[in-house]
Amino acid sequence: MKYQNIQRQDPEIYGFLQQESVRQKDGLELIPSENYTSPAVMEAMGSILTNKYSEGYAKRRYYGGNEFIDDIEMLAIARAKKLFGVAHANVQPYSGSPANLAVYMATCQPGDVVLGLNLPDGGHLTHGWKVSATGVFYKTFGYHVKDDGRVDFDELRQLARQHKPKLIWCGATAYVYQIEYEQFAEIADEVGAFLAADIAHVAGLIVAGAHPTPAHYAHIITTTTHKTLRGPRGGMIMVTDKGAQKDPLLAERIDKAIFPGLQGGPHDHQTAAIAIALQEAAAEGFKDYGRQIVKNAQALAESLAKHGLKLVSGGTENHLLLLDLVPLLGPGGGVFAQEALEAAGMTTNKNTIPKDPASPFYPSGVRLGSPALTTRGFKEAEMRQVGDWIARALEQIKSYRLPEKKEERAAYINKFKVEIKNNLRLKEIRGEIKDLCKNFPVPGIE
Ligand code: DSN
Repeated sequence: MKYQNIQRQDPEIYGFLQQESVRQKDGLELIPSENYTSPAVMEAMGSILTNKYSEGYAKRRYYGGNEFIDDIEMLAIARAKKLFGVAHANVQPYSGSPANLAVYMATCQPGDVVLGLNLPDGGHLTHGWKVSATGVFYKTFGYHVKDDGRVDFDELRQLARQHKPKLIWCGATAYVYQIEYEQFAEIADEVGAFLAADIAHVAGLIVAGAHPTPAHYAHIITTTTHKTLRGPRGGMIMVTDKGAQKDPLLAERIDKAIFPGLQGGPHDHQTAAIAIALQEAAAEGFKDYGRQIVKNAQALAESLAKHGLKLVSGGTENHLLLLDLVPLLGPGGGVFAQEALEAAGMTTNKNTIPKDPASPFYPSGVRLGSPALTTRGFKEAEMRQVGDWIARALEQIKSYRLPEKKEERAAYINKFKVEIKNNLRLKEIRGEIKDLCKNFPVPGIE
């Protein structure tokens, strides 16, 4: 039996764990940044390695007893370097956000100019958004996407020439095209900026050969390890050969920015789990996994389009789709779609669409992705079925509209939630999904 010690010692937490297990098992995980790790990765995360302090780097620690921790960290680094074809890897970032902040520390002084994709256009908080530390401590400018959702490279070039940034970010959290690394590199090189590629969303696709690699174009690559890469929650920073040529001290600056700059002791259980995930990603079968993610996302896109639903760019080149809900629900309808899909057993997240007519808090889209369902073994046929379910669920809510008056919104949404909770059609879909899920187990859940 799983979690028996927790059950004995802390029944409250055990109860929540059980409920979350059922939620993960009986529903469809469609958030594109989520995935299911292997049992081996989970074992490492729950291992005795969590007991150790190891501030510093291998062979240069501030604490004793790190002989085996050094071996683990060096193995993780060697695997990361080989897998991504890079000169240097730091596997200590606790997650993606500290990894990205470390890149600023390593390449900029506070107040220096940095360019990143605007958050509502599909960027990330840490690419310079105003409320993030990156936007507070650095002078950041956001570039945008055009109506078709593709980065506006004319605008980026103009911003780069005008503001002479130290650092340019490429990479996104809601972008349906393959990232155009070559075009970013051309602009960064023209103005002498460091180019950092945040590959958190597509790292697994890159490894599988299902998405281009930035290794020849960027100077620095950051990633989380828990999205398409399918490892534990964690982060990595890599310096490419191009980066090492631009600045021979870059690797050292990155390491110093992580420790002692931003973090204390690394999470050694996480490092071991990252090493295991990297070994899994290097195995031949992972290539099939990565390619299937893209095929599955495209099958879902086709199914949704067949039902008359609008997608940003009409489809996807990667693992992620953006449903534009304006034709169905008007501006700001993402919240209704997310809640209705959840009631029907499908977990998604409301998201802005390019040139969103509403706001980031009440966005007009929903973000969908295929990595987790692909891990469960879904193929194109099941993804088409998921598209049918999404269309049926959205049909139930097409008369709802976000009130224009802000003060009316909370009450309207609460009433909506009660209504969809009692919606028999959504309950019916939930039951059908639960039935299908019985044939597609979630790793780590009996
Ligand atoms: N939370 C991540 C995502 O969902 O894309 C970004 O940090």
